[in-house]
Amino acid sequence: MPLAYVALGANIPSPAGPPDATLAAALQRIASLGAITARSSLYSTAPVGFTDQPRFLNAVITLETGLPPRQLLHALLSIELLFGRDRSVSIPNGPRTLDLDILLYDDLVLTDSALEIPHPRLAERAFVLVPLAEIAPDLPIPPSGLTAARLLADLDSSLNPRAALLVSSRFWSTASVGPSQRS
Ligand code: PH2
Ligand code: MG
Ligand code: MG
Repeated sequence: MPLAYVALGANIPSPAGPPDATLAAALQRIASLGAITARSSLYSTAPVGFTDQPRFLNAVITLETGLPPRQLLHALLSIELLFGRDRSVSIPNGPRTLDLDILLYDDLVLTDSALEIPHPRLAERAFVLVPLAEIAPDLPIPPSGLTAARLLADLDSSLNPRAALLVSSRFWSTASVGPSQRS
């Protein structure tokens, strides 16, 4: 069964509540698309791109799924909509109730207008690399083949110490996603 790495992010309340409640509820929805086999901790992260907005909460999970990449993308976009994601008012890189991005899908390299895998900005983003390196430090990332831990170390020297801070959330730590989860 293919293994996808999915990034979760939120920085404004959704109909499910504050960002940590949204991410926990979204996790349960994502579990219906396959089996969640790992989930990172939750991190409070400095906004990247458009900085005049609240800090984000971010995490990364692994999903074993029978859905091919484009179908997985569409299923994730539908879950974003369930949590109030409104693309009509979006400032590029601006506030969002829920953002679900496919980071990796096995060792697939895919470039089309709707979907790029690996995620094109993965290696520049502490809010992705910190949770990714937590659950998969030795994972080689195409096209360079460098590991998540190595990419994070390369980024580290230029990193603001508050770029990604571990947070504890009872919503996230108690969200139950079925029997197949290992971490
Ligand atoms: N997502 C963005 C733009 N900037 N910054 C942080 N910290 N976390 C995000 O998830 C994020 C962002 C576009 O998707
Ligand atoms: Mg995104
Ligand atoms: Mg997105």
